[in-house]
Amino acid sequence: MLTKLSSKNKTVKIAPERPVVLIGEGINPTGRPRLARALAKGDMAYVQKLALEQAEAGADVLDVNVGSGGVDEVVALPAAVRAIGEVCDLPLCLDSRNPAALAAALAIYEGTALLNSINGEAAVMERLLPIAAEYGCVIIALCTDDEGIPSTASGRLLVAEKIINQAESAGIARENILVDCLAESAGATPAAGAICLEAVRLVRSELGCNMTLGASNISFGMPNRETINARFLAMAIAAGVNAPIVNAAQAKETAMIADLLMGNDELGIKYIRAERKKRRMS
Ligand code: THG
Repeated sequence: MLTKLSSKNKTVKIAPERPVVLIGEGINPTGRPRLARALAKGDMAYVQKLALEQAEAGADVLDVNVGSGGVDEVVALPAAVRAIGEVCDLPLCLDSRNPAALAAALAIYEGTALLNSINGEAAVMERLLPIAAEYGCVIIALCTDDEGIPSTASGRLLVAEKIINQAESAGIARENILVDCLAESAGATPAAGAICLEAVRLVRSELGCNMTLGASNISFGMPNRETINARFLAMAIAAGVNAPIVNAAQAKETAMIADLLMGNDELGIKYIRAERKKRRMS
């Protein structure tokens, strides 16, 4: 199963036998008051700075979420897409459920964008699948629907199947769907990690899909989040996640080591090169 995303000049390929693709989570005003203020003022220079920092840290794709108080997404989302494209050529993941904002952003985006996030709610699928099909997007399918997030792995598989069936009817092929089995906060939901990982293994074996995961959600509300996130990311990659949404600077080392251990970095060439570079710079 090969999923391709692109910007004007770059193609990113996602497949189980390829290195992990990191989707940088940094352009998201949740928990980032400075970004929320910049977006409210229409200050896209700060958005550009966050894009460049993540590209430098090793992100392969950038998630773009501009949803915040006092922000009109119909204006801000295309403005952010344009501003990021001026400084950085990574493919983008548009993180909004506002159809008008998505259409405005996709109309100016050059390439195949990732659309984050469609779920199994009837109204969401009805509104967003036609837009995704019209612009030839790859979509993220979140395993939640009108009944909420299923508490079992098999329940999440059923939601993934439902979204895939509807997407295929709308003209979106299975290789253009990344399933997100949903990482919830381990502090708030008992066994959030175990259920999520079981769902990932099930979706990989039953549906063969490529998979994303907002892996940092797992540590919400806990101390020492960075350490929890890195350990959970390694577990998620082992289970089958191959395009996680993460803090790229924090996740890069884990992803490179996972590639080495999973046989997706032949002879450890990438790993050794990165370690040499680190040593030269220290
Ligand atoms: N699945 C999909 N998309 C998603 C999520 C998901 N998008 C949003 C989120 N979940 C993933 N992105 C983030 C972004 C930021 C944080 C966590 C997940 C985060 N931010 C810090 C905070 O809130 O305290 C602040 C930022 C920082 O200091 O780094 O933790 O599950 N498809």
